[in-house]
Amino acid sequence: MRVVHAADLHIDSPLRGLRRLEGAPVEDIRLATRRAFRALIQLCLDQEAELLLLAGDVFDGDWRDFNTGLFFVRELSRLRESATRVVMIRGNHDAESVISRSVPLPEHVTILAADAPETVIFEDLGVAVHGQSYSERSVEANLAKAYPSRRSDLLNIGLLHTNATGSSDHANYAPCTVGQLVDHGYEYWALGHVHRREVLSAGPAPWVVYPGNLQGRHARETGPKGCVLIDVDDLVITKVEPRDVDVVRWETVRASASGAADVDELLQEVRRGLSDALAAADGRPLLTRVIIDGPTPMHEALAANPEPVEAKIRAIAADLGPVWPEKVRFATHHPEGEPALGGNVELLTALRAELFRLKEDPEALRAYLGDLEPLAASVAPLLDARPDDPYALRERIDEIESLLLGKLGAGQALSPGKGEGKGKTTPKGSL
Ligand SMILES: [Mn+2]
Repeated sequence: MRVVHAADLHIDSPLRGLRRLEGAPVEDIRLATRRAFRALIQLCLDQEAELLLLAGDVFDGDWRDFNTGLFFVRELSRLRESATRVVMIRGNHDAESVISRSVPLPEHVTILAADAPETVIFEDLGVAVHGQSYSERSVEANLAKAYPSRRSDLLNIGLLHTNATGSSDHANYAPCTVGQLVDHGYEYWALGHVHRREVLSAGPAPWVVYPGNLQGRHARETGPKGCVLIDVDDLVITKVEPRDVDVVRWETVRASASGAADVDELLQEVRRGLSDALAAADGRPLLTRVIIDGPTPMHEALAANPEPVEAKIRAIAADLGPVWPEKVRFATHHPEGEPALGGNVELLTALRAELFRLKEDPEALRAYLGDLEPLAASVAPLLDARPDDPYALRERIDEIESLLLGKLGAGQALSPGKGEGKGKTTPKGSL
C-alpha cells in the first residue's frame, strides 16, 4: 500500500516579493500553488496511491470567489482513476471560521470534524486515520491529547496541524511535544503547520513527520518542497521518502566578499553561487535572495553605492538562465570591525545606540516614523518597505546601519580606484 502525506498547500496564496522582476514568468509564478497541487495529484495517480492525507492549511485563507474550490474539486476528482481516498483536516489558515464559502466535495474525500477528534476506518486497507480540524484560526488546546487510542488490529495514522517543536517561526497552535506523540501509540503522525520538511521521529514506531509546504511562497521558504511518500507492507511502514512537487524554487545565495580582491572577483563568487543553485533547481524557475557578506575593505563602498553591483548581479543571472534575484542584500562589514569614520567615535556610538533602541522597540520606531512622515514617500523606495510598518522595517535596521555608516564614512574610507577602475581615478563609490 502507498500513502501520500502533504500539508500546508496554501492553494491560491499570492507569491510575495516579486515586483519588478524583469523577464520573470509572472503567470507561472502566480499559479505556482495550484500547479504544485496538480503535480501532487499526478504523483498519486502515477504511484497508484491508496490514500492521500492533507494535514491542514490546504487553503491560504478565505476564497476570493468559488474558483479556488472548483479548482480543488476538479483536481480531486481525477483521483477516481486511481481509487485514491483523501482525508484532510483544516488548519489555522483554512479553519471553519476562516473559510466562508464551500462547495460539495467528491465522495472519496473526507474532512475530519472540528468539534471533536474523529476516526475514519478503511477496512480494506487496514488503516485508521485519526484527526481533528481547526474550528477557528487560533487553537490553544493540545488537540493530540484527546485523540483516540490506537486500534491494535489496524495501522494507525494521526493527522494533526500543530506546532510540535515550539518553533518560534510559527504560531504556537495546538501545541504538543514529540514525546507525547511518540507515546500515543500510532504508527505514523502526519503533521502540518511547520513549513520546513522535518522528520521528528524516524520510525519504526512511530514516524512523526512534517512534509513541509508543497510550494515555497517567499524568500524564506527555500529549497525543495513537496510531499512524503509512505510505503506500507502488511501493516508495517517500510519506507518514508520525500518527493518534490514544487514548480518554482526559492533559494538563498550567499557570497562572501572576504576572499575577493575586487568587485570582479566578488561577482565571480556570486556567479558560482547562482549557477549551483540553478543546477539544483533542476529546470524550475529559480528565485533567489542574494546576500553579500563577510569582512571586506570594500564594505563602505558597497554600502554607500550598492545599485551598480546589484545591476551587475542581475545581469549575470539573466545571462545564466531562468534565475531571478528577488533581492540583493549587502551585509558586509569592515575588516577591522569599525568603519573608518574619521575618528568621529561619538557620532558612530550614538547612531549605533539609537538604531539598537529602534530595533528593540517597535513603538519607538513607530514614533520616529511619525516624525519622518513628510519624507515617507521619498524614503520608501530606499527602505524597500512600507515606511509605516515598524515590523517590516525592524528586519532591515542592520542594513540601514550599514548604509548610513557607509554614507557617513564614504569621504574618509573610500580609496579611489577600488573596484573596476583600471588605473583611472574613479569617484567615490563607483564600483
Ligand atoms: Mn501553513
